[in-house]
Amino acid sequence: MQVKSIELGAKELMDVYYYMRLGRAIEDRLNLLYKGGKLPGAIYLGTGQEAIEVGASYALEPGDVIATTHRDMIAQLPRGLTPREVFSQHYGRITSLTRGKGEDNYQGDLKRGMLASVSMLPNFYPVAAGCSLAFKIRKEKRVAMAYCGEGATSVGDWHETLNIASVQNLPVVFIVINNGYAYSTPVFKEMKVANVADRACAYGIPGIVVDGNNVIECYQEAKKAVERAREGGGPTLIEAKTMRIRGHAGHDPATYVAKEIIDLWTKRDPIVRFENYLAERGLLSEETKQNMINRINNEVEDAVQFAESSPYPDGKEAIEDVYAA
Ligand SMILES: Cc1ncc(C[n+]2csc(CCOP(=O)(O)OP(=O)(O)O)c2C)c(N)n1
Repeated sequence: MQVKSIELGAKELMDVYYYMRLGRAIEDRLNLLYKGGKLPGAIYLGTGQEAIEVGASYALEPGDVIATTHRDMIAQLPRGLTPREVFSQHYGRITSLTRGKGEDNYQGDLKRGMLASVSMLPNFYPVAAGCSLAFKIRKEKRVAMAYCGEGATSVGDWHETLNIASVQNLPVVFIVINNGYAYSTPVFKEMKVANVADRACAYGIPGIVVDGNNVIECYQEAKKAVERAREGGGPTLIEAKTMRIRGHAGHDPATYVAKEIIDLWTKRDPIVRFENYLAERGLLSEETKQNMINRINNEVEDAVQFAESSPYPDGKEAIEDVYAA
């Protein structure tokens, strides 16, 4: 299999830029629709986290698997999630991946290696480890990647998963997006360690801190971890330091965060930083940027129209594809 290089070429860099901007545009629109009372459910946005969302996910290859949370829709875009699927999901329409069941970003598609997330955190960590155990037993050179926030690392499942993944030397990469808050609880009230990555040494695996607003760094560290896992080197824990610059969910104005903190992180906007990086390398002119924005705006507009004009599921759908123990 031809895997991506650690140094991305011009086309790949522009792909990364596209996914970051597409993610931001989708979320901006979801926010407007939510505030306008158009969406039946909740929204959990990852605005400000685009660098780690896209950077880590882009490091995966077609046969790999990603397990994200309800905040990580943007990480599913490089796996092939489309704007039409996103808006159909939020509108609860038959055209969504869950065929109108669930809400928010609880969507997945095994054919594209996207596990559907569940609300309980971090319940997809053990599932990702289970996938990677299957890959190992079948001697397939595939990798699983699991995402969660720093708050979820206080739950027992998280620690048990890291331990078993380490002991079994599983091909799995653990991404922790440390965005400063678990709902309204700041990090210093969540844990006494300076870095979530410091916890990796308790399990005998590498723990790496990355600048979560620098997409190149996020990609490169994830890529090294993914390929190490693929070659039998076992799991890695990557902690991305970043900040969600919106509230925990659509209803939350995040008044518990000082304005200065939001301002500081807004200045570190990962998309603007990446635009500067691309411009310095002669890859992004004002015209290219405007073309990209226009293309994305059209895609988002098309997706909203598509979702709004799609039917709701028939009643019989309620008992299709569901499982009750
Ligand atoms: C086991 C469990 N307990 C509580 C919740 C309620 N809850 C949903 S999101 C959240 C905060 C999670 O914070 P973090 O893991 O840092 O992720 P973030 O929301 O910042 O992306 C909580 C407590 C949950 N979903 N699962």
